[in-house]
Amino acid sequence: MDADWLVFDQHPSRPTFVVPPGSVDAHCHVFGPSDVYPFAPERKYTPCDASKNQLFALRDLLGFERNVIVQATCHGDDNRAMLDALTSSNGRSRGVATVHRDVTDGELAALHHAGVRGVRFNYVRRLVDPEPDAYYQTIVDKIAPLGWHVVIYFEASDLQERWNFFTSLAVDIVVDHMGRPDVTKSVDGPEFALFLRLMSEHENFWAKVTCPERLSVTGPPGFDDVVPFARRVVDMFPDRVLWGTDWPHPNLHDYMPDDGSLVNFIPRIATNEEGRRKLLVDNPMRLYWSDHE
Ligand code: 0GY
Repeated sequence: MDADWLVFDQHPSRPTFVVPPGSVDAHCHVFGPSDVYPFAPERKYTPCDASKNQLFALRDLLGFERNVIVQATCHGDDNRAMLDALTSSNGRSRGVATVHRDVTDGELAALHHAGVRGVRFNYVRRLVDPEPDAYYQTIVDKIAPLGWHVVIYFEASDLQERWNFFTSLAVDIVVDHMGRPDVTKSVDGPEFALFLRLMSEHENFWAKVTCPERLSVTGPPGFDDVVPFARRVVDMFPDRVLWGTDWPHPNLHDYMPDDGSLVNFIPRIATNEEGRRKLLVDNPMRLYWSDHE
């Protein structure tokens, strides 16, 4: 099956920035292999295969200890490729699943046993057709007793409309890619202020300071326009930020990043050692490996 976006960098560089021991790549995916784990018929894009072994090799090259593997829309709510990766990881990967509203407690218990610790609600219309709030509320009611969190992915321009529902949820909420700010606007402007207010007023909200390559308009090598946004979030909420590669970078059409240079971006947004340790180790361990000794 042909991918309709660029294939990930097959020869990423070893980063010059050395991540702290025990670091977690808290946002990455596995895709396929599609002859074993077919893509969802309703998907809006078709990726290339990106296997668990390629992910684990990248983890080791970049110097990370662990991954959080996030279910992507191209696999719908068929979590098998992600679960297969978790099972093969010797406990070094945890997962975020996509589940149907009718998921049973028994199915959730099996996902938990495999290493899943959250569910993802995707509101980005080029990726999915979002469900009504009641659909997601049913899922939240089912996952809350497990201590799981919700990962939400939305466009910055949709936050106002979704605010009441998001802030009504009584579980931890992790926002993908800082709520996708429009980085051509001011970091001090009203749109990003709304996101910062969400984080300030609701201590159950976390942010992934991820995807400079996706958000940047000025582009590589520096992704300079993303730096003020990510740095602001890290500075204001040092205990509720996560970082990840987003490997294998689905839906990038013009440019495919070198994962090593994405790691080199980290000290530009987390400018001191304590902040980097929280971002890369303490925070993801608290959220995903709270059972770890
Ligand atoms: C990401 C970003 C994207 C895709 C998905 O689930 C997905 O298909 O999240 C995107 O296209 O922005 O985090 O992988």
